Amino acid sequence: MKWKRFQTLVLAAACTCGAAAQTVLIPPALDASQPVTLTLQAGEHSFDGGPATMTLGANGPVLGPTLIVHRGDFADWTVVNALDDSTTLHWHGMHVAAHHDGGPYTPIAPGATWNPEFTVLDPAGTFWYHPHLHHMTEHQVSMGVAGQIWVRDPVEQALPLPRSYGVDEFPIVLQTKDFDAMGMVLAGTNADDVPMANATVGGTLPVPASVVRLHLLNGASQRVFQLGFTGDLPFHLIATDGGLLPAPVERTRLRLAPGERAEILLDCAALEGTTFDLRSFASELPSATYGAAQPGMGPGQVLTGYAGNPLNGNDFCFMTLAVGPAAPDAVFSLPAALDPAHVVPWSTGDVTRGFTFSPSAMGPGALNSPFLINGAPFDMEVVNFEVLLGAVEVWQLTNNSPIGHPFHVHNTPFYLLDRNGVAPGPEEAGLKDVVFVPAMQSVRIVMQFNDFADPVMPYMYHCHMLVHEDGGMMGSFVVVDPAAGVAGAATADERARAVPNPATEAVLLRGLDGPVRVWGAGGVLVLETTAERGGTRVTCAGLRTGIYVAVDASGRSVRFAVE
Ligand SMILES: [Cu+2]
Repeated sequence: MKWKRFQTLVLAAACTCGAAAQTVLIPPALDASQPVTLTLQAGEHSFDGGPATMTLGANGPVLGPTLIVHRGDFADWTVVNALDDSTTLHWHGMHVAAHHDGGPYTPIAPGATWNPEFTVLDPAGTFWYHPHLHHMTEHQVSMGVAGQIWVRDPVEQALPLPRSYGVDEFPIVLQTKDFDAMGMVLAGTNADDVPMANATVGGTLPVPASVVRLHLLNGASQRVFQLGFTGDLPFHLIATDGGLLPAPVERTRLRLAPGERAEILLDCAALEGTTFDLRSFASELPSATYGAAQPGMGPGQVLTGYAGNPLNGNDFCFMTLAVGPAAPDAVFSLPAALDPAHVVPWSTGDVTRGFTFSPSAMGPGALNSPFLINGAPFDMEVVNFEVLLGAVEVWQLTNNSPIGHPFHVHNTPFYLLDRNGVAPGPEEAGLKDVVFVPAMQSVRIVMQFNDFADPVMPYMYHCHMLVHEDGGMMGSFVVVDPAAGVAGAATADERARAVPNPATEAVLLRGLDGPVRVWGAGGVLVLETTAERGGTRVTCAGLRTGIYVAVDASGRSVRFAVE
């Protein structure tokens, strides 16, 4: 049995929001141009105004502050892990070096502090932070750790856009969660039947009778949202994951898959005194989408716990907007153009890679089985491929599975080239870092890897349905610098060499002295030995395919590949 209190609210939410007197929680904003400390901590939070339940958050019991930063700022952000478990914190969508990216290879032990440092290179946009520890991501996000990052830049600042935090510009984290009979958040289930905005169930958001700017994030573990407003109120999409669109796109619906963001403008100037709801029109979602009546291609494909969840295939409400008076200095007009630079600059790439999604089991259990990318589950000890620094790459994403997957790439945003060979609509023509690939369809994306060559520390690509990601629908890649020699043909010190390179059975490391340590993907120490005159022989038996770096006591290094 579900917790009765939540069940009542869900039923209320299915028809109208705002019955409860709760105001939608607005996380505090932090000026992240200054040093910022994010302390990940346990706490208690009431999602629906009733008794509190155990949660996790950053600098508070749930969610985390909105970090506001400018392009070109140095991000001096410190993460303190005050949780009982290890964690990581990933700057989702931001273009940072792999060591500072917060992926699964940079865990933060309980009680430890992590000091990423990077310059903000991204254009104005809505990014977010969330844990990314392998097998624990879904649990820690569901328990509440998530926050938005807003990047500002001169292009954005020259536009007449609302930017009064919590007054006419709002972070909106949309999630659905599952609660047990005691009101505890349950992770990893398919019974997420409580919708919420900013960890508030059935809340009201006071907005002014002027132009209102919402930074929408789908922070749900699995569910795809078909967003819209009561009465099909039109809105203007101005930015997607990686930044501003070339021009506003007027819509009454917006599909937002897990991990995706959208900035929208709502013209509320003539709506003073009215209320309307932000809803997911889930009845419009096609089958084979998590959130539709059928999660698979047909009624024979079932997902444990999914049937009976009232949100599936039914329209529901996240929050009610209540329009009050406008401030005198409010924004009353919509911009005609945004950032003309954000159009796809490439029609082809130097390299094309294929990524095929498939279930690990066929038949009626397919949807419950782990999903694979190119036939393999994620392996922490394998780097799946290398990208050459500077390369423009086309990634062909082919979904041969009976459910749609939102595919996310770390390191750099991408553009969509096409969906099933057809150019994307204007709402997907800008910079993205998550793309929804419907069942049995294909998408091509294109991007350039311009910075941050590092043969050891990988970047991730994965499904952003967190249950799929934790289940192994993920892979990793490293960016290597051709000028430094592909896969270690040259080294930082010309006296050091690896022969043969790449190696299959054994490799001879020349030019190293004294104790030698060999590091694998993610900075994992794989062996220690002592250099010998004439070369140090390392057998490849027991070494996975991938890139390794051997470093001697004086810091001289040699890079080699094992095939
Ligand atoms: Cu998936």
